[in-house]
Amino acid sequence: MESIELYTWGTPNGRKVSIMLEELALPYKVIEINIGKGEQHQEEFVRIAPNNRIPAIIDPQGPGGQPLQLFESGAILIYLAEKTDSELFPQSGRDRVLTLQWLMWQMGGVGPTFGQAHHFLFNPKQVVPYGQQRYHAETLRLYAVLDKRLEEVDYLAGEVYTIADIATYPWVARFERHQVALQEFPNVQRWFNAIGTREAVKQGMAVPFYN
Ligand SMILES: N[C@@H](CCC(=O)N[C@@H](CS)C(=O)NCC(=O)O)C(=O)O
Repeated sequence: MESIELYTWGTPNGRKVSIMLEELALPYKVIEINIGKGEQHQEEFVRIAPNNRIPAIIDPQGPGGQPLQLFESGAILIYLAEKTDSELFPQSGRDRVLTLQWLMWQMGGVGPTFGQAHHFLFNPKQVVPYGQQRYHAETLRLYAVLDKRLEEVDYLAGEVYTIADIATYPWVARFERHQVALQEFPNVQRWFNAIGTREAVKQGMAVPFYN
């Protein structure tokens, strides 16, 4: 099987995809896009990812055997699961719908909010108290939602580990940057520790380097 090209950097959205590729044991080649140096705006990358953001993939053996370029981490997770018939995106029933629900929650809530919390709280270029308070409060609200869900079930979709967990884990791994004390959310902490023991997660979190 030809390797999938993964365009990525050492950030939560990039790591969702490297964890997924590791979980599926698919061969892949990493192409680093240094977003600190603005490489996401280079013409060659924008032809692959017109939204100027990592991650993106090129699958030489996409649908119909034709190459496929894909951006948006949630879409990439769904695509890779369906390509391989993986139960990481359950194929029917309640687990499938709940996986989608929590994946959308991550994509629409956790990612954008934690990202803004990092912007305002972690080595900010300018201290903006209103922005700090707004995004920190919203981050804490999302942690409370996550903690309540994980009080009821082992994983976001229920009893099975899915792409919803894969999408959320690398963001929670940045808990220090968004100034959250993980011990205040014991169910999140238990889930976080359990997922962190998976070999694929350890490997995926170190792509393209560990930070
Ligand atoms: N919704 C997009 C968000 C991607 C995103 O924001 N990626 C960040 C890194 S985590 C990025 O490329 N940032 C570059 C920039 O802000 O210019 C996805 O999930 O793929």
